[in-house]
Parts: sequence; structure tokens; C-alpha cells
Amino acid sequence: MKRTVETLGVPMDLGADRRGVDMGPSAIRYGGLNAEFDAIERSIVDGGDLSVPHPEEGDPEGGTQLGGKAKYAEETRTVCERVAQRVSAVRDDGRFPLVLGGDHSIAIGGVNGVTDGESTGVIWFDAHGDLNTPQTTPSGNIHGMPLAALLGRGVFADKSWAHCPEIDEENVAMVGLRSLDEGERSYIRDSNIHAYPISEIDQRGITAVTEEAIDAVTADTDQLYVSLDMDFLDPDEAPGVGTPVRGGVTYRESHAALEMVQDKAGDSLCGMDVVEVNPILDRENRTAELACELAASALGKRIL
Ligand code: HAR
Ligand code: MN
Ligand code: MN
Ligand code: MN
Repeated sequence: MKRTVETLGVPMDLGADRRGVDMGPSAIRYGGLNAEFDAIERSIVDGGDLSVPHPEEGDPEGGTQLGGKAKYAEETRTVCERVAQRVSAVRDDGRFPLVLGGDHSIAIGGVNGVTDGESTGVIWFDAHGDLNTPQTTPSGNIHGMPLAALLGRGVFADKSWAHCPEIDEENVAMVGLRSLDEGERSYIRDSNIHAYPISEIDQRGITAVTEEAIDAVTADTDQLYVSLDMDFLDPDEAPGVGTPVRGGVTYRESHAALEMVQDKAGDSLCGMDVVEVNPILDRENRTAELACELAASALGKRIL
């Protein structure tokens, strides 16, 4: 019997410059999430939305306690702690947590919620590196930092903010990269992270790359977490994202990647987030609909 999926909406936009990504969870539900799971006879329940402060209520100059630029750092930390608590409770109930974003900062909460002492591999499908720190960020936006926070890069090594000690560089794979800041590039080169830029997908194909990525991060870990930033896709397929980057994966490549997640990880898949859906910038909700389809592919939907 497959675990029931429980969705948790996180209408978060404190980590990104463009307002609108806070409407992502609604757009994803409207995009037919239940229908996707009904079609594969996998039960799904909606855990509702977490409450997230609006930017007007927070401190855009946040980050001083981190010694650099990190807008709304305190509010973001609080929301991510709540996400982690909720995700952990969903797992305690024997359900599969599916977190709907919201900007990518919420993945800090998603990953921290699943680990609970268990070593965890992470696949990060994204155009971006998300490896900035308050010292290296060009923007101060925390959605460009969640992977650095989880790994404890630089100032994030201070566990009280967001570091997830169960995540190690060699158990992280980034797939689809095509927009890196200089500091991120040099960090990746000197790290043990498994990084697969889009150029490697061009050459080797999405299935070979995703298969290798999953093998790499599951070799020495108990479970696998998947973080899906919708800007992994080409903006022609997924225009409704805050920071689109041309040259992303196609519609079918994205499905092949998420189908591979289920094929390789199966029941060791412990949690997933789908983030950066921005219905204000979308066309006819296609990015949200695709987010639903990809979640279903990761959780067992097949053509035949
Ligand atoms: N690297 C840039 C920054 O740190 C842009 C971050 C981009 N946004 C995302 N992340 N959607 O995946 O500001
Ligand atoms: Mn991202
Ligand atoms: Mn991105
Ligand atoms: Mn670490």
C-alpha cells in the first residue's frame, strides 16, 4: 500500500524579489493536483497552507545577525522551522510530505523536516545554484541561498540558523544548472557536490544524468529528498517562475527525470517540494499544471 500523500502549502515570497510566488500553492491546487493523484489511485490529502508574514510586516534589512545581506532572514527562519515541524509530523503519521511553494527558501524547512537523524540524499532540480551566503549574494534574496544554508556553507555553519547536519556535499546532486554566480561556481568546483549543468544533459541525455545523480546521492544514505524548482524547465514550458533562464529542459525531459526518481528511489523517497511557481507571470496556469504532473510522475504516474 503506497503512503498517502499530504500536501502542505507554503505561500512564501520573502525570499524572492517578485511578488506573486506566494500564490503558487493555490495555483498548483487549481492546476489539478488531486486529479493527477486520483488518476494513479494514490490517495492525497490537503494539509492546508502555513501562515507566512507579508513582506510589509517583516524586516527587509534582515541578515545583520548573519553578518551580511539576507532579506527577511528572521521571518524566513521562523517559517522554515514551521515547515520542518509540519513535514516531520506528516512523516510521523506515515504519510508522504509534498511541499508546495512558494519561493525556494522553504526547501530549508522541507529538508530539515525529513532528516530527523537519518542520512539523506538530495536532488536539486534547478537552473540556479542556490549556494549563496549573506556574504556572497548579489541580491540579498534568500531563495538564492537554501542549499548553502542546508550544507552549512560559510556563516550558515552556525546550526541555529538552518544548517542540516544530516546533509553532506557528497550526498547532494544539482541537475539542470545554467545560471551560476561566480562565487557559486568556484564553491561547486572545490566541493564534493555532484553538479550536472544543462550542457552535460545536452551531451549525455536527461535519463543518464538523472540516473547517475540519484545513484551518487543514494549510495551512502538512507533516503532521498527531491527539490524541484520549476525554473529547471525551459521558460517556454514553464513561464510562470520568478527568475526564468532560457535553455532549460523540455516537457518530456522533465517527466523523464521525475519518473527516474520513482524508478530508482521508490519507497526510499522521503519527501518532495515543488517551488517557484508564480501564477502572475504564468500563461493559463501551465506552470502550475506541469508542477502537478511532475509531482505525480515522481510518485508513480506512468504512461503505460
Ligand atoms: N543567484 C541569484 C541570487 O542569489 C539568483 C537566485 C535565483 N533564484 C532562484 N533560485 N529561483 O533558484 O540572487
Ligand atoms: Mn532554486
Ligand atoms: Mn531557480
Ligand atoms: Mn553539513
